[in-house]
Amino acid sequence: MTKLLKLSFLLLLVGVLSKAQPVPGGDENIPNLITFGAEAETSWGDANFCQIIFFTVPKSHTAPIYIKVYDPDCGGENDEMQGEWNTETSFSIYGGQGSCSSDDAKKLNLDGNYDEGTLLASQTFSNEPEYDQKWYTFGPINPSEGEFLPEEGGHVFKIIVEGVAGDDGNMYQLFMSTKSEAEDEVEGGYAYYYKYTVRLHDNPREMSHIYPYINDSSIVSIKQTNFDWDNDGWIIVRSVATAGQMMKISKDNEWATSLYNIKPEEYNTSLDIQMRKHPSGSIRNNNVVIYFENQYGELMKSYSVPIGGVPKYKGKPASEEL
Ligand SMILES: [Ca+2]
Ligand SMILES: [Ca+2]
Ligand SMILES: [Ca+2]
Ligand SMILES: [Ca+2]
Repeated sequence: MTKLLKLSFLLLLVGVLSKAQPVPGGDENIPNLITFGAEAETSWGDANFCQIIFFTVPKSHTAPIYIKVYDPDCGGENDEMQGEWNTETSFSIYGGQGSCSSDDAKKLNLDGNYDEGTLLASQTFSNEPEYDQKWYTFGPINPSEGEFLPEEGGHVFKIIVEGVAGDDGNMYQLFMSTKSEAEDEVEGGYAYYYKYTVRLHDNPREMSHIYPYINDSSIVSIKQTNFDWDNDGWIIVRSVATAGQMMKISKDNEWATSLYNIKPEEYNTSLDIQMRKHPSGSIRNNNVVIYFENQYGELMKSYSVPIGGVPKYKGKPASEEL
């Protein structure tokens, strides 16, 4: 990126002040993240039983932060039982050199040294009523323990969630907070990720979204890949320049990919990847995986809050588009 582009990107980030820290984010309208135990069938919707999320603390924020996990246990409410509850899920927080910038942390999870960096805290949960529908809090954490990345405007932490044993699905949410006992957002903080494994809504009237950011004018196309979509409705890309274009969706326990050509107007904007349920509402408990790569095969960042806001289509209605 040129200096000017970097500056405009950071200015756009400054606009991300509210609702920036819940993951999934408010604009994403995704009910929960999900990670299955390592002995699960992939046909239940998780391809590799690991999820990695990054949280950025802006340089201006120097007070301690807390990383909170909602419903970290796998049991009781909010989770997907297979047989009996027997799943263990670890939540680990990394900072320091290489934790977020190393190539392996940006690749598909569990390749190479994806856990590079300094392990700051880790906790493993099983079926624990004490944490059912409750928050678990990591911290206080000094922001300077994160990896300083100038291009992100601050210190970045890596959260690795792994299903270490069992076969149930653990659903949870993450939150970066200024307080231990409450969910109070870090002003200017935000989360991003390279791959999402999530539970979709059951209600077909609910639409979920993911917001990859087109940060570089060398990006000419993106490839989306999704897993175990169970033919549930449609994935549609919408942007400042596209009223709506369908992306291919996968069947049960299968992968699907499709390409989208980037238009010049889309540089330095977010894409709105809309996930629309099949209107019959017959597909319930649908867990899915989705990620995006540029034409060089590099994974692209999506932000829990769309950088620059939810993109609004600026062109004329086109009859061939949705
Ligand atoms: Ca089980
Ligand atoms: Ca639970
Ligand atoms: Ca849970
Ligand atoms: Ca599925």
